[in-house]
Amino acid sequence: MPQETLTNKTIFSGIQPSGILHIGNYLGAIRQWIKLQQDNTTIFCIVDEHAITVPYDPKTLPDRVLDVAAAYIAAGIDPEKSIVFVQSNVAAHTELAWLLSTIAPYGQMSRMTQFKDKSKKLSSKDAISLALFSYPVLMAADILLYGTQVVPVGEDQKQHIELTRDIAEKFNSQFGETFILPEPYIPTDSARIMSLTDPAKKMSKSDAEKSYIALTDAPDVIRKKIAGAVTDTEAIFSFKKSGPAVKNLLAIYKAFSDKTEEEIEKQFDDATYKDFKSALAETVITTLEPFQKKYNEIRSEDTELRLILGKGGHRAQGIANAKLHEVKIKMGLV
Ligand code: ATP
Ligand code: LTN
Repeated sequence: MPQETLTNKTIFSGIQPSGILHIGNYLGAIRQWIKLQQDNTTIFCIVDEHAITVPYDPKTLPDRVLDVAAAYIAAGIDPEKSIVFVQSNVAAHTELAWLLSTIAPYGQMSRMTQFKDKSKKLSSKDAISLALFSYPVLMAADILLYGTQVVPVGEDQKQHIELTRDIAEKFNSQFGETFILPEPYIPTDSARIMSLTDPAKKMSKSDAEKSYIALTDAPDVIRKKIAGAVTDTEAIFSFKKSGPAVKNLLAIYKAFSDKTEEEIEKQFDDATYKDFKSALAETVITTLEPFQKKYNEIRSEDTELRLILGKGGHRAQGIANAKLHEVKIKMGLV
């Protein structure tokens, strides 16, 4: 779906509390959510049950969940307008995932690229959990429980949304019309911000720290990470002709500066990598400053955050349980 203005749609998206959110999560997903929240019904989830499909630390997970919740709100998600909640607080997600797994096509599931990428990082076949394999079915359940029409995500999630549509279509034809088929909503720019240390890989919060810029990184850390970002052999600043590393840095500069490509190319016509990188670092630092201030305020109010998530969970349960009941009747389970 192109970047058109949407109104009166039901919108659902989620992020895993698997680490500190980075600028890729912001530019690829959260920035769109904030715009969409004005004229649509919006539901934003913290998908903790997805985060436990790979090795994780149960002691720090509760804090990571609150970090993501604070980041949503600091970035501009208004919990009065949008439902903000934690996936594991609504049991219907895992129950529907099981029911949908009975019709999920094994062949198509085996072709999921995120599963292949994440499995490669694990030490052996037995370190790969069954849950990592069935992860996309839980994501389908997240989306389908709420009558979602549009799912704003980064490019990497497109394949999972196609699978969700296929599962919904199969369910509807086998058991009768039940689910709406969701559409992905992917930004035209910055749908895939690449790693600072390897421009062939997407920026990811579960990779090494120097490969991503966290939304909470201090100014000096941002300067250091950008100064250390890999570049290409020739210092050309062109959205078409630069190599992949510089194209990625230019895309980040464009997204944060709101300048046009022509303006940026002109600005850095004769620049060195050092000039460009320091301008990029200062732009990122200035843009993140108000977010960081708000984030620190909200994150220190643990009680208030928990209250927001409790209310959101309650609202989500109402919608999700009704849909689950309908599904169980159609499947002959009640
Ligand atoms: P992990 O490394 O744990 O897989 P992640 O950094 O890939 O995490 P997710 O929680 O999987 O982040 O993704 C949250 C949202 O951010 C999704 O909509 C995803 O498409 C988007 N996203 C993630 N990485 C990028 C990126 N590099 N560029 C643009 N969007 C991204
Ligand atoms: N799989 C997604 C996170 C996710 C999600 C969702 C996104 C889980 N459930 C529902 C949109 C809608 C990811 O890895 N980024």
